[in-house]
Amino acid sequence: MAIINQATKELQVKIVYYGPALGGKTTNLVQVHGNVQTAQGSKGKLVSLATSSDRTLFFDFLPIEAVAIKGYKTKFQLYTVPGQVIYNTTRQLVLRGVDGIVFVADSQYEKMQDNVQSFANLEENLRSLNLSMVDIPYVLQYNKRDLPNAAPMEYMEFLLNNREVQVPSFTGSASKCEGVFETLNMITRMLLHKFINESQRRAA
Ligand SMILES: Nc1nc2c(ncn2[C@@H]2O[C@H](COP(=O)(O)OP(=O)(O)O)[C@@H](O)[C@H]2O)c(=O)[nH]1
Ligand SMILES: [Mg+2]
Repeated sequence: MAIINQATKELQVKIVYYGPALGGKTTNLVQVHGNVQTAQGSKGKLVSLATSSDRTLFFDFLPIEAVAIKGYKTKFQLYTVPGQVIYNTTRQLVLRGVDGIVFVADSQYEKMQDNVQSFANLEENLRSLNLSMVDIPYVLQYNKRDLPNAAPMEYMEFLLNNREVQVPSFTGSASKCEGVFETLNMITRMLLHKFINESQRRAA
């Protein structure tokens, strides 16, 4: 779980945006960077390591600072992974130390197999880190809802959110900043709850 520095009262939380190539992970971070309220917290620079064609090569990284819990300065570190199938070693590296995950699915019908494959790849990579989707809070974002070939929500829920305990899911059009902050707010809230619960349990 998150890195806590009791001396400086700092909480560091790592959130990874995962999903198939071209689903909109980088766009989510670009929108957060462009629209986050600087009055409430400070944001750092968005660092992108991209190829010339704008594809994420290693990761995108955006630090956001906020006072989310009384007395604790909280640093959220947002990362994306490259979605292309061949970059799996990179995805495994970026997942190290992950606290929470946003799975960005592409709503276009023809991308359903990519979505399912990417989700399975996420589970497999977590397993290789001795983690599982049961321990790591995550939310789903069904992105690109603005496109005419978007599959029905129910179908995507059936494919990606069909477990005993369903996780929160959101529709999005990241390129119009729709659903971006709803998604981010939910995962940060889930992580802060987890942090508070764990520290209460430790104190009890
Ligand atoms: N129509 C539409 N295009 C989007 C949306 N989100 C992202 N895109 C576009 O999809 C392409 C891939 O997005 P990107 O964020 O680079 O995907 P990534 O590979 O997951 O990081 C870019 O051309 C984006 O502008 C969306 O909600 N609707
Ligand atoms: Mg990207």
